[in-house]
Amino acid sequence: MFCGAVALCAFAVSAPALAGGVTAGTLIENTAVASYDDGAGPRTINSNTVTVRVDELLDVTLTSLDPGPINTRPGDAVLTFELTNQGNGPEAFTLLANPTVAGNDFDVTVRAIAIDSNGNGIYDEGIDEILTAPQTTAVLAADAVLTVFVLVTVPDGVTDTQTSAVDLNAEAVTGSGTPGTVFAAAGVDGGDAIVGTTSALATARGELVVGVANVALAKSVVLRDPFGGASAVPGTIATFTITAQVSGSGTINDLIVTDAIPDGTTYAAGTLALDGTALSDAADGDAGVASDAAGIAVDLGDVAAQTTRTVTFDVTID
Ligand SMILES: [Ca+2]
Ligand SMILES: [Ca+2]
Ligand SMILES: [Ca+2]
Repeated sequence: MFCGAVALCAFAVSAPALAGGVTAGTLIENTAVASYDDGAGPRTINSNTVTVRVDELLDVTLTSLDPGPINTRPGDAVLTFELTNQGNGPEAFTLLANPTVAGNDFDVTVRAIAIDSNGNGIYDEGIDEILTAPQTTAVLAADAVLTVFVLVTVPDGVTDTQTSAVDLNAEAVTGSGTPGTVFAAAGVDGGDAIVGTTSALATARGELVVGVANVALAKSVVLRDPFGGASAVPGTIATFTITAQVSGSGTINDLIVTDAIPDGTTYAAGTLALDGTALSDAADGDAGVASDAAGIAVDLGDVAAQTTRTVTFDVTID
């Protein structure tokens, strides 16, 4: 440290650079030095040392970590947030989730607020800690970042494309208020805790959008009688067409189309087809199985919305 003639030299305790500035409780000491020559040689004198203890700033931020609205359907969903202790001292924060946001098409039920205990960014049931009321985080070091999950349930009866928002609020346990509000002796080492620019309050919004797929099943028949016409007489071949149309958004899982062979008719072996491609009658590697006794079944698996699959088969009128 360079101290020139009649220079001021500051001696500060080193402290990490924080979003909230120098760590609360840090002692900043300052001593002035004067150097001069009185004719008998150079001399140096020090002033008394002034010591200032850094008070604790209370600041917090919250952000949604979801890349966009969570695509959901009735049942459980998880919203993900990040809380940062922007203050310069250790502080805990009380969390409150509000599912009743103006403009919601529907309101979810908040089941719980959880902490990402294993730090993998994903809610793990039975591993990540569920906070009990009042839902308060552990004491977080200055600049510490915490991933928080809001566990919600989407009600039955919601329809495709409906949206809902949930606000998560965080408040410093020591207190909040207008920036500059002082909580005397409530900070580190008995120093004051002072509300920072965030008011020691934060809110972030998570959003959900309903993606519900629906299946519409339609069946039609075309007749070809033995005389080249379209009459239903013994020997007429009836071609049934079943269309499964998936609308909305999202995906339908494990979609299986089945149909019985009507009384008075016989399945025409080898006529089962999916989207115009033949399927074997046997239970084998393809999606279809058919017999006169058991009827037809076609396993379409998972089908995305805005998709139509068409199953056809023939019977002969006995
Ligand atoms: Ca504190
Ligand atoms: Ca986790
Ligand atoms: Ca087959």
